[in-house]
Amino acid sequence: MEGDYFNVSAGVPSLYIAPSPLLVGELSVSASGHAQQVLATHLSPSHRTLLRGIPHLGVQEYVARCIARCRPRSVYVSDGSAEARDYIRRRALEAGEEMRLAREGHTAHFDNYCDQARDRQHTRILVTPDQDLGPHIATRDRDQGLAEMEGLLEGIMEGHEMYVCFYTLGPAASPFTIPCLQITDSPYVAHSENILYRPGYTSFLSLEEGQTWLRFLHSQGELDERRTCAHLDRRRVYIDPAEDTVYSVNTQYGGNTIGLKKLAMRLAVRHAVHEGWLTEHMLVMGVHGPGGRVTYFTGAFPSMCGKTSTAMLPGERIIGDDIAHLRVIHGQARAVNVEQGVFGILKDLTARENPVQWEVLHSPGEIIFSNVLVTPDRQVYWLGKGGPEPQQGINHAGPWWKGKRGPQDREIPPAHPNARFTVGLEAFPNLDPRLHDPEGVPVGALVYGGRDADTWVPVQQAFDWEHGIIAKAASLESSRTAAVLEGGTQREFTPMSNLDFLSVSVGDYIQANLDFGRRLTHRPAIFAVNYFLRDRRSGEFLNAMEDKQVWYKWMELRVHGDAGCLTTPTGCIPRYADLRLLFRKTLGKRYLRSHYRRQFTIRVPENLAKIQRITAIYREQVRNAPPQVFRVLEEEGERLELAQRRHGDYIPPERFA
Ligand code: SPV
Ligand code: MN
Repeated sequence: MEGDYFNVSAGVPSLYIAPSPLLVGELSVSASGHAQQVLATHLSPSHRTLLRGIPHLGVQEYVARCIARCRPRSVYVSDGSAEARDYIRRRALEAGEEMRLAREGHTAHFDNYCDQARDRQHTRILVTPDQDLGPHIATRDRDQGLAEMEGLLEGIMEGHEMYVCFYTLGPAASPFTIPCLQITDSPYVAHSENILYRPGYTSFLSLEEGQTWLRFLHSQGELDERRTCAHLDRRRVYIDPAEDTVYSVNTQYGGNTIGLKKLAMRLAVRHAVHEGWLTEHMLVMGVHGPGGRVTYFTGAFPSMCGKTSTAMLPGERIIGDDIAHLRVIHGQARAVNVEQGVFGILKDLTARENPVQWEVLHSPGEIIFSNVLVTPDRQVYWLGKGGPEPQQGINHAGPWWKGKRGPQDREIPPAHPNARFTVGLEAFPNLDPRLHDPEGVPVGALVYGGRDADTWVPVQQAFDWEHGIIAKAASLESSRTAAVLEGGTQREFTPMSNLDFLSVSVGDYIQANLDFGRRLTHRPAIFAVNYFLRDRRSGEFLNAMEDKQVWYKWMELRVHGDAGCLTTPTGCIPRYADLRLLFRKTLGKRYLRSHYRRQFTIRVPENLAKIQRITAIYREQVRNAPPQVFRVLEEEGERLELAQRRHGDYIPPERFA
């Protein structure tokens, strides 16, 4: 056997110790004799030393309980060293969970054909009978959920190796640091987390009793001959805020399994709301302004709506593309990326439109491609990559050839639309040097955007914090994408692009956002953007992909009071002359007044209909909506109606000059 781990399958009966009655529950005084016995039997001496070095006894206790319940064949404790990382990378290949590709360091992984996205249906927040999170949040009774989970976990790792890994959310030794323990039997999941998260063993060495730490227990369960999950009917993701624990079983797709990603987010949202900070589905990036200044933006977008491509705008600086924590430090909003890598979407990623990502994905280095097509020469292909479409290869459906048909006799495309790449941020030449700044970066502005064909203009600034949080962030809607399993493209209510990841009621979450602004001595600006606006008649998109950079350049100027605006009923929009100049300077493009007019015409009926939809949701479905929600939306409606009486339904921007 390779590596420093202790194979317990030889000689030691794996069920020599009865599992503790409940998996949950932490011993705060001393790790029990039971726990010590489990660890002594299942861990190599060096791994036991690693665990014993952690003074917080709950950690040892928890690992022991997981071992006793899941009964792995062997246990590997990773301290995040280069040797441990190598070992896990190698195990992913040996176990057949990844395959080597032609380029050095590149591998491919496949999830089950029916396990290609986040599973909303089976992802549940565990609640006690007195907790009502409202109809937008999927919950399950905690006692019942834990009982079901205990049954599912019983012996689930038999024949598998268990990986015990330590990470942090946010930079180490900072006000943002949250230590996290990931236990998984998937070397692919552990490998992904080694790329995506900061190593955390050292943070655990100074973890004190009473300090927050999050834990994730994942098992892919039994695997089929392709090394994908055999029991998707038993796929469950249960979030237990009471114990800061998430259980994820019988699934492999990263969004369901990579603990520090969307699973941690659901635990962190609750901490944030109770402790006065924010956990957001947001990119963090620096935008260059005049005189060499860099202004930092956070941006919330639903999955597959341009978040990564925004964070990667050529010439600007990326800090993160998915999850940000924001805290008030010295009266200022500061943000960190909780990750240090990207789990990015490949569909439609092209050399022309995404030159930075394209270059990284075509260079040697540690990258995992998931659910792409691997061609016979071990290259990867994704939907919308451009170039000739391959005729055969291996994909999420197994061996694939052009014309292959799948369930319901539908033709199987070469790759899945939610195919992804996993890579560390240090591979990117546009990485901002402040990624690991322990105090985060100062936030100049927050941006909110969804997939909206017919309502919002491409960019507008909210009048103030309250207007921004309510009329933009809390009113966000977006068409559904392939990032979730349900399918379809209907318009969904998605406040702050964060609805899928909430573990508190929508009302409490909106209130926490309003309160956050109140504690700031200098409030960031709030903007709404819409990259997906279509022409009312022809249905064509009104923006080219690259145009969004101009919106960021304009927002950067606005943050510093260096550009004027036109005040419309829904917010402040750019003046034509400013955009014409920015289009020329940024993209070398001519920007016609007729184009400006089509993009920035205020569509009164659509905006009024939206306000009605959102007001109805807050009135009928959100039990504890802050009262300001109704006032701010009503005022916006009144402004729109007034403008409608004066100028009609579709009001060209010049009318507001
Ligand atoms: C998203 O869907 O928003 C992602 C990928 O960032 S997942 O991990 O599935 O959430
Ligand atoms: Mn995301």
